[in-house]
Amino acid sequence: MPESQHRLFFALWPADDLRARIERDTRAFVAQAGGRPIPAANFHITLVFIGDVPAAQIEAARIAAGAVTARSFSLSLDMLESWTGADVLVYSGEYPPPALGTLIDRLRISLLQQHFKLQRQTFKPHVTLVRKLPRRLPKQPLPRLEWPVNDFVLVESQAEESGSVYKVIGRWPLA
Ligand code: 2AM
Repeated sequence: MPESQHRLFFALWPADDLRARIERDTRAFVAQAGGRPIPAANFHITLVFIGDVPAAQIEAARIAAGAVTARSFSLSLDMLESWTGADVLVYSGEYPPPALGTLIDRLRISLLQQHFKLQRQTFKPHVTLVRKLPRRLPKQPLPRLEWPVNDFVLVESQAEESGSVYKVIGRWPLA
């Protein structure tokens, strides 16, 4: 029988107050955009997408995360952008702090040491607000959101009829 697969990714996971602010500050644009709005409970910033792996790899992902040391930092989100190709509307950060790049590099290296195969990624921090975006909205500044980042999480994505359900299955503090 084929082994069951688990869809994993590492992410920044907003606290409830930030989640509510993101929803409030973007609501009008999301309503205007059409497409498939992401529920506030699913808002996150992907750090590294792992993809579908067998259950045994979940522990390896945890070991990789546990080996990462990186500093806490503050991240600003400040821009509303439509990305064609992916057809998404995102809340992005124009000037990500170097500490975010360092965290991602260290996490990727640690995952490679645990023999994960990672896809190349060009990274700009963003919270996806809408998928299947039918038309672009003009790029425009949004109220600046200051996100104090003190930890990162491992998430399992489960496909339900109602859409993706994300479950946080590990959390690691930053120094
Ligand atoms: P996003 O970060 O741009 O929203 C779970 O699927 C998360 O991993 C989503 O947030 C998704 O996009 C991100 N992701 C990155 N690469 C992906 C890929 N190849 N397939 C699916 N999701 C991917």
